[in-house]
Amino acid sequence: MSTRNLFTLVLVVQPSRILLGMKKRGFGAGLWNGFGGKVQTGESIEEAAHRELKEESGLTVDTLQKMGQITFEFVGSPELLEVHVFRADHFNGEPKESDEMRPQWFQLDEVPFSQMWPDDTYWFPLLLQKKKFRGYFKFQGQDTILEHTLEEVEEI
Ligand code: 6U4
Repeated sequence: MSTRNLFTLVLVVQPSRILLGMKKRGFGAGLWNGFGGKVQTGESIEEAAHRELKEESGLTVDTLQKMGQITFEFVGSPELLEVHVFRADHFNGEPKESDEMRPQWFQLDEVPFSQMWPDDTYWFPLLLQKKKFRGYFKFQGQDTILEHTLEEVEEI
C-alpha cells in the first residue's frame, strides 16, 4: 500500500514581487522555492504552514489563502507527496536567512524557473492569478516530469 506524506508550501506575494528561498540542504537543495515542510503529528496543515514559514523565512502572516493541492509521485518510491500550497499577500517581520533557506525577493517577471522544481512552471501562473488548482506530477528523479495533470478548481 502506498503512504501519503503531507507537506506545506507558502508563497508570499506582493503586487510586483514574490519571496522565494534558496533551499540550502535536504530535499530540493539548490532550488528556489516557497517556504514549507512536513506536517507533523498533532498539527493541522495550516498550523504547519505557519510554523514552517516562520522557521524558514522569519515571517509571520495573519492570513494564508489556500490555493492548491499537488500530489507528487516519484518513480521507484511507493510514497506519494501531497503538497498543500498557500499564498500570503501580507506579512509581518523581515525576511531572515535560516539554516534551511536564504530568502530573496524576485520581480514577478523574473521568477527563476530554471532553478526551481520543474512543476512550478505549470502552476505558478495560476497561483499568481489567484486561481485555485489541483495537480498531479509524476517525476523521474528531480528533473523529469513523465506525466502530469493540472486543473483549476472552485474550491480547494
Ligand atoms: P526536515 O528536513 O525534516 O526539516 P522539512 O522542512 O519538514 O524537512 P522539507 O523542507 O524537506 O521538509 O519539505 C520539502 C518542501 O519542498 C515542502 O515545502 C514541499 C516542497 N516541495 C516538494 N516537492 C516539490 C515540488 N516538486 N515542487 C515544489 N515544491 C516542492 O514547488
